[in-house]
Amino acid sequence: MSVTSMKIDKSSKYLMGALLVLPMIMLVIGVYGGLMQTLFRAGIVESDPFMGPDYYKGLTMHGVLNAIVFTTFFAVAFGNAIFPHNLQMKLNMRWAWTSGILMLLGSVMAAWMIYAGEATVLYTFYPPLMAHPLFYVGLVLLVVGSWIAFFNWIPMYLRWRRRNPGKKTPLPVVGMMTTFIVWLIATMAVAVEILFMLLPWSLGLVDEINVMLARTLFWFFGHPLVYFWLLPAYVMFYSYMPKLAGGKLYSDMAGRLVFMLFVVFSIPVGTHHQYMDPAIGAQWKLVHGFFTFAVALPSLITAFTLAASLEHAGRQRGGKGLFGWLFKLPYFDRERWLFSYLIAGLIIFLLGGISGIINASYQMNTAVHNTAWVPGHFHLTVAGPTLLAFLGMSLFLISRYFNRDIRLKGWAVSVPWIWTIGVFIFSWGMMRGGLLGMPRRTNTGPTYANPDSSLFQPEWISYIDISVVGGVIMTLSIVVFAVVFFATLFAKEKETDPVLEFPESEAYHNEEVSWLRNFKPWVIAAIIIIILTYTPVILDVLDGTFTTAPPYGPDSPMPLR
Ligand code: HAS
Repeated sequence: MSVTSMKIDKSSKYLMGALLVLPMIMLVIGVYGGLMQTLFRAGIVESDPFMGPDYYKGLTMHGVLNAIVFTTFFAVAFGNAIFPHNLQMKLNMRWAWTSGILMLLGSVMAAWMIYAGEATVLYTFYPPLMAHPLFYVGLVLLVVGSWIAFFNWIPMYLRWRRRNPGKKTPLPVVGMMTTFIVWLIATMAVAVEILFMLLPWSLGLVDEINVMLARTLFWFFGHPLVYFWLLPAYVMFYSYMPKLAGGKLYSDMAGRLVFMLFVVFSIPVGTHHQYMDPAIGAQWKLVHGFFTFAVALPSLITAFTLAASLEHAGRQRGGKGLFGWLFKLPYFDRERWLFSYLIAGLIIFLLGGISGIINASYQMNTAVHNTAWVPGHFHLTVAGPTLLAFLGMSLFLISRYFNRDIRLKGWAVSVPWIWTIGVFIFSWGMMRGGLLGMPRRTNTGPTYANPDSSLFQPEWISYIDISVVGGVIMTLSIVVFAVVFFATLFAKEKETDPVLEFPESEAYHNEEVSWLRNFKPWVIAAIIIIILTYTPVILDVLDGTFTTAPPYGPDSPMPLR
């Protein structure tokens, strides 16, 4: 891998500012919403000073802003940095701005509808809960904006390959191409769901909706969505972490193989979210279960490759013996502050990944599905490696594009560790409670956590309280991060010209593998497997004998019309 640097012009600087700063503000609002969820569930508050007493309104805001808006903006911003930097080509700024503006417009529309109480449908927007049409239009604009960003990078990638025959595509570019290939295929299903089902229904053009079909299309999108969140973090783990640790990437081939495996296996797994749903045959659920274990494979390869890379780095730094290298890594080094975000995320992911394997196992899923275990799992994944890598890289990019030194480096290093403590405590409370049957997406405050209620469940109380403690610590971490981020953004500009240079790792084993050079066979394999695994599922759903549903709101058991 070659180390390159890129001069930053004014238009790219302001685009990066828009793509990183506004979503950062939305993230902070979303995190506040998350804190409120824990307080609601414990019965500590009965109303949110900003969002009112509606628990589900706050939960929708939390999920949409943190899991959908922040992540999509970050992935586009990161791609807008990686492609011109690694390919040494200019980004078409007209299209880049068009994409950013559409995403912004869409996010504001969706957030506004949630705030107005017109879209209390949670981040999965399952019918028969119905939102205002502008919420769905907002989501469409966000997705179309991200597609435009990707379509802006594809010609750069193709041109680079034509000009550099026989050369390996830089690994970060392979990673970001993978991220957006998965995203493009996945979002097609949700586009069908929104454009042909939810929007006409919400506009009143049709009266009823096929709930099972909508859920199935959603989960066609919903599981690859989690890899859309994870893969930019994998780009950082493979491309930057070994160098930050003081070593090399153990195997370049492993990185490339992992990305290609994600292209093939990210999508044909969606019904593992629907194991408990009717209408889909158990045999197809089994097939999707099988592919779910297949998609864990690239993460297992990642675990071993990164562990080997870290061991190499630790030994370079003087680590001796079987485990001595572990203690030589720069966990708290202010000058390598980005390392702390990446390693803390990986440590969290050890437990997040294992809990995913538990979810994927059909029998165990019957015990954990729809319990608080599931948010426990996903805070160890999307709010673990993904969030920490995205926060660290947002700070890195803002300092480079705005030509500032990182301020409060000691505080910056503390953020991922405070978060790690908080998220472990939070997820422990949620998962243990979940194993005792504590439900997810339920305001336990007035009911199960209330000694005066006939529904009171005393055995859940300590776990609800533990998750409050975790939630408060997580919020503290984000407050510290926000201080560092904005202190850096508003610091004095450096005298030198702004340049972008990533801490790119060299490979310890730089294998030449021709079958990992081209996406085409992997995309074709993905499409064939998708057709084979999803056709019978969709046919089952369409054959179902259950009736379609009218729209409902969150406040009444009566249909809206
Ligand atoms: Fe998941 C539900 C299965 C990964 C996110 N998942 C969710 C939901 C979310 C989510 C948001 O099968 C809830 C959706 C909803 O609202 O209903 N998940 C899996 C499996 C994996 C997995 C098998 N999930 C993720 C990732 C996410 C994410 C990644 C976000 C980024 N998940 C499920 C299932 C459900 C589910 C069911 C449905 C549950 C239900 O019933 O509702 C796998 O991809 C995980 C593989 C990962 C590993 C870990 C590898 C470890 C690594 C770390 C190495 C560490 C090192 C550091 C080297 C096998 C790479 C060493 C340390 C030193 C100090 C040196």
